[in-house]
Formats: sequence, structure tokens, C-alpha cells
Amino acid sequence: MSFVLPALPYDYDALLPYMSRETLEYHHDKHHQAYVTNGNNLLQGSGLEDKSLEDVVRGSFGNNAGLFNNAGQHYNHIHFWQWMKKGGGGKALPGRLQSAIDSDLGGYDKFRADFINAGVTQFGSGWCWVAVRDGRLEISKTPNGENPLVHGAEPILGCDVWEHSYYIDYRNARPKYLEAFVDSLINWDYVEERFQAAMG
Ligand code: MN3
Repeated sequence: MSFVLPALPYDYDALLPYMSRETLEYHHDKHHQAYVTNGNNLLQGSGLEDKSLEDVVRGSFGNNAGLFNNAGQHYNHIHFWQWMKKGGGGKALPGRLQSAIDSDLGGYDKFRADFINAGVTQFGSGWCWVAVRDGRLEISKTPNGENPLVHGAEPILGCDVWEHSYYIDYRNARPKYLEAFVDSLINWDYVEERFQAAMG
């Protein structure tokens, strides 16, 4: 199937003051659109034209770098927009997810510190993640367009740490951006939805 840019699930001003209209206009309308356009061009003749996006991501990893980079980023950004909302973030988590964070990640405060640290320590462009592997949560980081899908886990939360995601609003202060993402932007209802789907 060909790739289509989804509309943002909120207004361009909805994430102020933590993420600006200008950031969302460039990040969604320019960067994500480029992954869609380039991905569609590279999908032609790849042998993966009739696969789901998830299968294109897994099927191109390690053998078609151009297609993988764009398909991976398309997948990552589809979810990234939904992992944020106006009035999001903070410690009020859905119950089953809270229990899993307590048992698998050492509680909310340790999750917060470890997730931010994963994003801060990703050298260069990439992502930090919470994913489900074999029924348990784990925190990880990946370079460029990679994600937990290609490493055998199901991502339920991710934060884009490419400079295009924060440079307009935070300049070089990646830690401040990650703190704002966790404390004020995460859409825990969507994380819970992804968690339930991954746990079956
Ligand atoms: Mn991005």
C-alpha cells in the first residue's frame, strides 16, 4: 500500500508552549511529508508494494536502506503525533500501564529518568522508546529511523530526538525538550491503547 501523510490529530497551536506551530508546520508538513513522498518512490519495484507499513519497515531493514529510512520514519511519525496531546504528560497513568511501569521499569520516577536519559544519550539523530518485549516493558534508544519493531519488540511510546523536533523551540537543549515531552505532552491514553494491543 502507498504511504499517506495523516493529518495532525490536533491544531498546530495545541501543544503550545511546549511545541510551537512553527515546529509542527516544519516537522509534520515538510519532514514527515518528505518521508511519505520519498518512501512511495522507493516502494516502487521493492517487492514490498502490497505489504502493510509494519511489514515494509521490517522487510526493508538491513537490505534496502533508502526505503527503510523513509518507511521507518513514516511509521515512527504516525505514532509520534498521537503520542502527544494538549494537556498531556505527568504521572496520572491508566492503571494497567501504571502496574507494568512499576513492575518492569522500577516505577514512574525511574521510568522518567531512564527514558529522558535514553533520549539525551542517543548520539546524533534518533529516538528513545518504551516497548513491549515478551510481555515486559523495556526502555531503549535507536539511531536515525530505526525503531523497536526491527529489534523484535513492539513500541508503545517514542520520542523523536532529531534536532528538527526541538531546535526551533529549545535550540540545543535536548534535555529540556525531553522533560517537557514527558511532563506536559505524552498522551498516556494512546500509550495505554498501544500497550493493550501489544499485550493481547
Ligand atoms: Mn522527526
